[in-house]
Amino acid sequence: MQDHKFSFGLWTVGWQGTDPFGGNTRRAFEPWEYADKLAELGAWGITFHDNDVYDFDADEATAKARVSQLKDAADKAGLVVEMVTTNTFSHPIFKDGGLTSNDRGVRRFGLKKILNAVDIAAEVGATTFVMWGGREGAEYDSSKDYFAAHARYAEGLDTVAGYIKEQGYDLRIGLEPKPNEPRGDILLPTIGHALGLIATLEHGDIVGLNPEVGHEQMANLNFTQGIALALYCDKLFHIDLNGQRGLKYDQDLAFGHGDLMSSFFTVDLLVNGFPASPDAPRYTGPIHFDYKPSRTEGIEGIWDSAKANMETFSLLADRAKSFREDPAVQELMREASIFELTEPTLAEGETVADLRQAEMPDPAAKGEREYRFVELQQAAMRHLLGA
Ligand code: 3MF
Ligand code: MG
Ligand code: MG
Ligand code: MG
Repeated sequence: MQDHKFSFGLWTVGWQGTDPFGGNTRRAFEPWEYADKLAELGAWGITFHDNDVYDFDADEATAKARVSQLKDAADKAGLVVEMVTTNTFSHPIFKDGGLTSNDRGVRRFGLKKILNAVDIAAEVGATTFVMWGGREGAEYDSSKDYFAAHARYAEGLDTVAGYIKEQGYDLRIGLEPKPNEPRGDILLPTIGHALGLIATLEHGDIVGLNPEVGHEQMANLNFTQGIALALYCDKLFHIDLNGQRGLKYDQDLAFGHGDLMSSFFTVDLLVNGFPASPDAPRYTGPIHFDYKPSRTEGIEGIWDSAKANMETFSLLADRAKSFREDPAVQELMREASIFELTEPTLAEGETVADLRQAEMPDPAAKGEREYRFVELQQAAMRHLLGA
């Protein structure tokens, strides 16, 4: 477990089990009460929303005191506070969003709250500032000018990123896409949407992504493919690992308790990179879990589930290593032309006219060639199952 920088949001182990149909099933803890146990189980870091540590209406002195009590507990336990984020979704003022509310006063309030959380992030030594657009969205297309909404989103992001630079903080922003829940539709619903908006920003160099397994899977998308695109764009700044079983509410199961095969290839990418493309960007950030101990669990279940995330990641990391090292797998990969994909399609200096002149393969023969992708996938299955 010590090989990986495992990290947990305080809101994960701290979730008391409230859902739309029932109240808490577990008691509340103070935020600093998690540090020792998480460290003992093998965690390296923690993360939090401003209001995981102090109440929405806490005065400044109380807020400061509570953050420093948490930071002390983390230091004592040997845990890094690696990421901080803002809650712009719980209080009713944010019911139409923080940065994209139709109401300008709400937007100004939201922006100020986010900037305050940026100061806290810098103070506790975090290097990532996550922005999940919890209630940036709509239920009704009649309710919002979507052009203006994206403009205000970009304005907010550039203001926060510009402030980070101005202050000289060692912080980068990770946008967290999610397609729906709590809003019917959330703006920047997927990794691709977020990348599109980032490309328009003035300070986009310090704005990247914090993709979550379950969020992409709620849109029926392939998470591994999504983070591969983020890496290709050099924008995978942080990650939220968890489990999701298909198109339903945001389950936040423990990592691996959703689509196991997909989890295997996610871990493979995180720990092995793109083996055929050794110069490609690698993910070097924390292995951060954003899950919820199921509502059926008691206090023991909080720790069982926290451990489950780290255990599954570690097991899959071992399996992914053995998969990549297996000579039979490498042979199957050669047979599948996997390494050939790294060769540019045109030769150096070759023009379109040259391509038109060049000798082409026989389409019928190429149509009949074997890739043996199924056998390769079955080889992955054998490693995954420890066969
Ligand atoms: C919601 C989430 C959020 C974000 C968090 C920032 C409450 O589905 O995933 O967790 O992860 O706000 O990291
Ligand atoms: Mg989530
Ligand atoms: Mg989730
Ligand atoms: Mg998340």
